Amino acid sequence: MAASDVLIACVGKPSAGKSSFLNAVSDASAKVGNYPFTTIKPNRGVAYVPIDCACKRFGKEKLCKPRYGRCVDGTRWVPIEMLDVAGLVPGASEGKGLGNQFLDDLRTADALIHVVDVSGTTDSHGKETVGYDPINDVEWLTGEIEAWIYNNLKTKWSSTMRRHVAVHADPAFTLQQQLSGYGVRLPLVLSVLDKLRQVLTSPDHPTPYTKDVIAALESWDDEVLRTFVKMFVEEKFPTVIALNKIDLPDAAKNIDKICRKYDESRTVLTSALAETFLRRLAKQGFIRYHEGTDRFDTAEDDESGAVEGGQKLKTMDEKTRSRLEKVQDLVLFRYGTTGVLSVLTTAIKLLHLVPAYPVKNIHNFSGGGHGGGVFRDCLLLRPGTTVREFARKVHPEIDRCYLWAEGVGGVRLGEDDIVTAANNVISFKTSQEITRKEDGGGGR
Ligand SMILES: Nc1nc2c(ncn2[C@@H]2O[C@H](COP(=O)(O)OP(=O)(O)OP(=O)(O)O)[C@@H](O)[C@H]2O)c(=O)[nH]1
Ligand SMILES: [Mg+2]
Repeated sequence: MAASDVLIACVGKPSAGKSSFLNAVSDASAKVGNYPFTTIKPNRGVAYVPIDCACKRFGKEKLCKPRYGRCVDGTRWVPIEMLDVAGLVPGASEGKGLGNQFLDDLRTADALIHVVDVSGTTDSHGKETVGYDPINDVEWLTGEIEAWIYNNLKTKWSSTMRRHVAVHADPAFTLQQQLSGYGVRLPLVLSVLDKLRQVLTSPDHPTPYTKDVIAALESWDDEVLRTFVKMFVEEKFPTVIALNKIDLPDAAKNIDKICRKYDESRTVLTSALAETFLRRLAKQGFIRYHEGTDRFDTAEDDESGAVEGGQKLKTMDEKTRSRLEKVQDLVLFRYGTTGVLSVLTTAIKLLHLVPAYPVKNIHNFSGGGHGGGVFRDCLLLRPGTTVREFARKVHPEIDRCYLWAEGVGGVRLGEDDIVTAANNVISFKTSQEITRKEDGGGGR
């Protein structure tokens, strides 16, 4: 079984800190540099996000043993896959800075993290400068993504329409086929079409369209197509804005300006540099870092008896200690956290993902195979995933010998039932034993 079914991509202009962000939250070690286009080929990594685990609901916290990640007192750290792509510059959709090729790397992302250099020390092309206003960067990126998808659709639009009319195709079906390269499914297209109809036929629209025009693709004019693309991008690529480099001096004044203008629920302040430093110190055994908080323990805390148990921490040299104090002063005391984990949890929330637990035994929640324990596996599913689709994600072979699915209490689940928080612990009955091939984690 794949460790993750969700892909979150870091986007933004060159030198905003995308690769630093990926390194800070995942196991990746992407190249970082203070010059534009350090990244050309996309980097991948696996990050872990905290969710409330099912073991808590059933009072089985002590027995919980995830195959990937960990579960501590009912908080489970679930793997998600991350992607870091090359920097985009204004005009990317027209091919500037190899933009088309770079945009293509994003096609299958479920959500985007728009990394913005809020310090104003890099210009729109990622070159070093002073006093640049980062509000410009927040603005153009979405427009660039819309233009890229619009251009892709528009190039083939007249031939697509000829075929659409000739075969009397369903509009949603034609659009889904045209957008299949973005991993788009029919429910998403239907939902966008629904919104499009509501907005463009509303009496509040300056020149309202009739329902018939919206229903007949061949009668769409440019405004309808552009509005469709705008709504499609909103649904397909929910975006969190990471205002990065908050540790630098000019960040504070720019943050104020941006936060006044943009939706607070989608804007997070980050210092990828500070998080990378804290995690490195933790890995080297100098601190015990409580990720997502402003807290860490040092060797002195252990000696003073403030902390009990765990591995003994090493004593830092003066240089490292003073860097750590700086991170505390500039980031942790001022902003509470480095923000990077918060970006991931915000992205997960925007996607409304449903955690689902395939178990071998629906009565004691064991997973079969080696290692014992309960709730061995957990997948974050996109909303609307059916029981049968879930089975397919658990193991492609289950699909071939699928008999039926059982929920908690032995309740039989239909294969077209939607997996929700209420029925997300499932045991699949098969006509033959499935042998699990451990994939070592990280795959999709
Ligand atoms: N002060 C500070 N510097 C940062 C932070 N994040 C990244 N940087 C620095 O910004 C520069 C660019 O970082 P990268 O992670 O390579 O940026 P990128 O967006 O991947 O750049 P490209 O691959 O060229 O598109 C490097 O010098 C990083 O050390 C941060 O939170 N604070
Ligand atoms: Mg990079």
